[in-house]
Amino acid sequence: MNKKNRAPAKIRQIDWSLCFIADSQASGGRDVLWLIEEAVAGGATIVQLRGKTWTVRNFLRLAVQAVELVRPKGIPLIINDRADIALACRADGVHLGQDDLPVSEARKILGQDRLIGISINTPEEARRAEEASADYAGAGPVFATLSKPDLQPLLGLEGLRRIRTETRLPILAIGGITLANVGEVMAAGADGVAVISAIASAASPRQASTKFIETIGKVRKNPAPQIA
Ligand code: TZP
Repeated sequence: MNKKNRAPAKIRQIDWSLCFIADSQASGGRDVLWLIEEAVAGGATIVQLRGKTWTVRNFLRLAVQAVELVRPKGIPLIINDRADIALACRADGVHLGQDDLPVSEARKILGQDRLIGISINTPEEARRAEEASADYAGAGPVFATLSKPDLQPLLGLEGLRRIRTETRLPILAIGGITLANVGEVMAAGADGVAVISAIASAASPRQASTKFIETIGKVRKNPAPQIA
C-alpha cells in the first residue's frame, strides 16, 4: 500500500472469497435478480452487476433492485464500468476496466468510502492499480473463458503468482474459474475469485456457490507449503 500500512476500514470488513458477477449476457434466460439471490444464499460474499447489453435505464433499474436485495444481507454490490450508475443506485462501488474512467476520476465521483476495483492483466497494471489507490484488483483472465470475447493473454497460475508478488491489493482472480481449479487459484495467492458462468450456468447456482465457498475455506485452512 502506498499510503498506510493498514488497510482502510472499508477493506478490512470485506470478505473477498467469492464475487458472483451477474452478467446481462450470461444469465442464460434466467432472471438476474434470482441468480443474485441464489448465489448469495449459497454463500457469495460480493456481487457485481455487469450490464454490457442493457440500456442505462435498465441497468439502473436492476442496480436499484440488486442493492435492495443484497444490502440487508451485508453483501457489497459493485457496478461494472459505470460510476454514474453506482452513485445513482448507492452501490458499494464500481469495477473499472483499463479503458474506463481512471481510478482517480472515479474516486472524485464516488469518494473514499466506496470501493473501486480495476481489471489488471500484467504486473505493471498491478503496480499502477496500487499507485492509483484502487481498493482491489480483478486479475485475469486466468484461464480461457467464453464470457468475455476481447480476451487478453491468459495469465495462468504462473501469471497470477507473479501479479501476487507485485501488489498487496486484494486480488480477485477471474476468467474460467471453476470448482475444479478454484483450489489452485487460491493457492496461487488470490484473495478470492470472481465467477460468472460456473455459477450462472450451474443447475443450482446456490449449490455451486456453496461448493466454491467450501473449497476456498479448505484451501485457507490447509494452504499448500510454500517452496522457498
Ligand atoms: N474479465 C476477465 S475474464 C471475464 C471477465 C469479466 C469473464 C469471466 O467469466 P467466467 O464465465 O467466470 O469465465
